[in-house]
Amino acid sequence: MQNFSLLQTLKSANTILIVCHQRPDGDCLGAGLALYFLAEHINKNIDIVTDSEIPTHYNFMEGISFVNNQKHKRNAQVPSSKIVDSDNTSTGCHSKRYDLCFFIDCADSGRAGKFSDYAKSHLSVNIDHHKSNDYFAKHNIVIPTASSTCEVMYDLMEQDGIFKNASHELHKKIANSLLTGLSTDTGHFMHSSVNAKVMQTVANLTALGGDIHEISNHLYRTKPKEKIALLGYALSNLKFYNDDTIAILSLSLTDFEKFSSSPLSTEGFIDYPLSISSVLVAITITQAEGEVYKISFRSKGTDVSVIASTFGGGGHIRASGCQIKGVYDEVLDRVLSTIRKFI
Ligand SMILES: [Mn+2]
Repeated sequence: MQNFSLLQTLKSANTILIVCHQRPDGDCLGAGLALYFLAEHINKNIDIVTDSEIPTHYNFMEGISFVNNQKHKRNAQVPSSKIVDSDNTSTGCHSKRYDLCFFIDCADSGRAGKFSDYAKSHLSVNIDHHKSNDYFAKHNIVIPTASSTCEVMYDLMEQDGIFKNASHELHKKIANSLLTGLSTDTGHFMHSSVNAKVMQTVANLTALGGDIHEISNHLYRTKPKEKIALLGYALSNLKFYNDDTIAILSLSLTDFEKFSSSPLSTEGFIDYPLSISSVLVAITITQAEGEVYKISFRSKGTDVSVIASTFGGGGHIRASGCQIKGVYDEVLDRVLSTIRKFI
């Protein structure tokens, strides 16, 4: 990180793309928007995208309407000679539209979905904190010990003196964006990743004008009643295995329809089974389409990133995810037989 200057990198480009991962969360949106505000402040042409719908509970975030509202993609004036991939040949990919592409909170380029091609851009920067990160970009700022990509983004900005030199208005916008991701990626400061540095970062961002109380109200006290109805239904069907050490919460597309919800509504559900005293690993299995299921794992210590990677996924020791194809009963059996080897 010492050799990388965020500010100098931004200054070297005219047209910049920020890519947040698919199924965006508070961390990628918060870090992405903070970077957006900085780039905007120094008068860069900048777009911010994610290959997904944005969950409506992030609508409160300042600047959220900029996400997926590409203004500069057709206007980018990039000298074609500058656009080469690692083999020094023309990429022929969409990255021609931008001369600098950031990937935010993406453990691999696949997390960027339809924007993954941009990783081949001559100047791509991967800013992340997943230990499974495969260093897919030209510059890789990956800090696995960081609680969140927002913490990494804070350190990069701090190192460049952004918080000494810019205006209070910019500080406040950046602070609220970064606090959002710090809060969501740490389970509102309850995960094992929370340490003195995290709390010091929160303190610094609060001093810069961030309002953790307002952010917390937006994040945790504004749920639509359909979501709580869906949660009630999901919890009433919770299944336990291995002497109640494993809890599995499952939801199908039919369930989402019945409660006028979508898989996007399930964010945070997994914390409820994990809050049960006997449970060591909590799992959600949600139907994404026909025979495709999205699996999320949370644990109190078991390394669930290993379990997710068995199925081609990844993540952190205590929080990971993957996708499995098959009919529900098969998917459940595969998940259970794998996890029983580790618990
Ligand atoms: Mn993150």
